[in-house]
Amino acid sequence: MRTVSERDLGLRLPQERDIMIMAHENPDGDAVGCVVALMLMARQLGLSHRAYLPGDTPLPAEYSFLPDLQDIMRGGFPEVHSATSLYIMDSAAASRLDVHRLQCAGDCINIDHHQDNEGYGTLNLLDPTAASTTQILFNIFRAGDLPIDKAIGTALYIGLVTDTGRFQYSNTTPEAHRMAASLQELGVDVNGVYSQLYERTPLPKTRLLAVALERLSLRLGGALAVSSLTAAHFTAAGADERHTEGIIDQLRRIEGVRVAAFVRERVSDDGAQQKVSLRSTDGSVDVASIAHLEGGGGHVRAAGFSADGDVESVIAWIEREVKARL
Ligand SMILES: [Mn+2]
Repeated sequence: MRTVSERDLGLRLPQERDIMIMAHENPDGDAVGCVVALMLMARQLGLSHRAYLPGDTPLPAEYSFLPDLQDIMRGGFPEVHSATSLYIMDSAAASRLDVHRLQCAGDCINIDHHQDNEGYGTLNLLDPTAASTTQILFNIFRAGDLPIDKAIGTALYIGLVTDTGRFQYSNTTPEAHRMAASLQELGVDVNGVYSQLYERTPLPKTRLLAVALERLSLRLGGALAVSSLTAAHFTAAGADERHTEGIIDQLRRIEGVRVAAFVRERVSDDGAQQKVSLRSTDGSVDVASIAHLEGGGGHVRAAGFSADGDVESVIAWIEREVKARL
């Protein structure tokens, strides 16, 4: 695997002829933050660039205050020419991207902090100690002496604040706080970002949370908290996948819970599929090892996968796998 440093990329970026900026499907704050920050930087540097996020589901509404989201292409993987460098961020597995056409591209630069990143890039900058991928991007910009304005800083900060759970998760390092301090000094409005992200909850999201809590069950003597939502629940709440964010954290917080599992049904032309999020509260159960069995991925404490079958059989399978690891 060929690796590069922050400095390598910081010096390389201004020299690029054409770049394609992308992150994983169902983008979270870190993925959106990375894409917007690099897009704004590319614009500032006068680089030929495009930005892309896989899928058609609307971006989470809480990030809608970020500038120029309309410039991010959506849908199927766009045409990439051999002179184009791909910057793929916050994406552990190439399989989570529709990147079967990567071969026809120029360099594929894989920038990520997931510990299970496959190193699928032709160049890889992987730092599992980084709290967010925007932290790596921040270090790249600084190493290349590339000026970070308020808008770029705000996009970087969003990745940091969401991936650290507002500076509460175990990945909240002194470095993460130092980055936040630097960004605040660059003009990032910390309280303004907080209001945008956390004080504008859409009603369908609250309704969906209410149903998920109603359907909560504790198993394995209270060590496993499980909830599930069917397609009908989403319809009744007027909600979609975006509105599930944060539900797993409510399950994880319950006293005595060591593993939380949240299952939701997705119906397509191919039938029903269950999308599963897993969390380990203390890291004693490696939930990534469970997700890997079903072709998913993630970290020791946070992982996810998709499975065929009905909700109950998927939950029964999760229960068996968690029990074997307690
Ligand atoms: Mn991330």
